[in-house]
Amino acid sequence: MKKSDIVRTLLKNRYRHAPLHSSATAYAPSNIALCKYWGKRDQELNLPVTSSLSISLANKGSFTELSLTQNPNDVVFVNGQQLDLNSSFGKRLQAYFDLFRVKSSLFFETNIKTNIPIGAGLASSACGFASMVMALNALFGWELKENELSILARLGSGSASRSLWHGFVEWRAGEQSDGLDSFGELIADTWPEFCVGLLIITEAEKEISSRVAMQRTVTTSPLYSAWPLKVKNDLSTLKRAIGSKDFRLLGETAESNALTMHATMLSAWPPVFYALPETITLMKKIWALREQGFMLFFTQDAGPNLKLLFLEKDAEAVQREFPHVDIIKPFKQTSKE
Ligand code: 2P0
Repeated sequence: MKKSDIVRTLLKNRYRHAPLHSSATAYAPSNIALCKYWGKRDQELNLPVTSSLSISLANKGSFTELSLTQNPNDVVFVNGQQLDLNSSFGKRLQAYFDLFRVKSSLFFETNIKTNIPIGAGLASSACGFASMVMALNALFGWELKENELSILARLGSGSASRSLWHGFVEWRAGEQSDGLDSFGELIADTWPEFCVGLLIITEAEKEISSRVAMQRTVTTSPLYSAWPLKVKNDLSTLKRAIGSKDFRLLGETAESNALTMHATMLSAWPPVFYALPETITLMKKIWALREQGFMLFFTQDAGPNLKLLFLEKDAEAVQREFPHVDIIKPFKQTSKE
């Protein structure tokens, strides 16, 4: 099935309606998975093999300003710099806009401002596509429901389906081949003391995109067959931990989930190993602190940077141990931009 079929189905009689406004803006937070999305059952529609669960990063995310342009082509600025539309991201973005071009002469000028490093495993594509979908919804006046916006965001990038909300979000894998049952849903529980610490080792773009790494893992890793069961167990444990505010259970489950995901990558061929020596040093430091009774856990995505998980009462100690940490309080700082 093609992306354009899904867009047509979702927009129904609004498909090919002209935009209602000449410009629109939207903000979406980035998100970090506590139970990871790793592997697709459909590469065209970004349909995942398993469900996943994330925490949104409050005021760390993307702000997208979309306007109609008289230019005979799209123009995209990312943090003030014009994007080369022949770059791989430029092509991906244009193909995405093609889905919504009601006539071939309709072009968009897009200004994306993001306050997280791009392509460094901090889910920049997640907040980028989510904010773009929200801006498109406002520009065209579609008035889509959140689950429908989540599906459209997924067509841009899988993890973007989880970036429509603040707080904990579950992206249900769904079973249908059209993916109309595969979207994010907000988990109602809040946890004001919950903190995420970004430990940025490098802001450099990763050498292997998560898209390529994921597919290589699915097709070559002998460990991948164990992944769906691991996710099933971790998801139900995480939801229980969130419901009962059992931080140790949440931390242990999230860290184990991330390490298992990386184990599947390491056993792919050619192997995918996102860690740098500093990543390992930091992991060992976290494990040593935990031995001393510190309630501190980490998760790692498709890059060398780590994200710490801890409670607010330990924030000062975390800052002392990791002077460069950037602390986010997902339920306390949800201001935009
Ligand atoms: C996640 N990651 O759950 C996992 C964990 C990276 C590691 O989702 O191909 O940019 O656009 O669907 O969403 C990163 O992959 O991939 C990702 P596409 P995406 O956050």
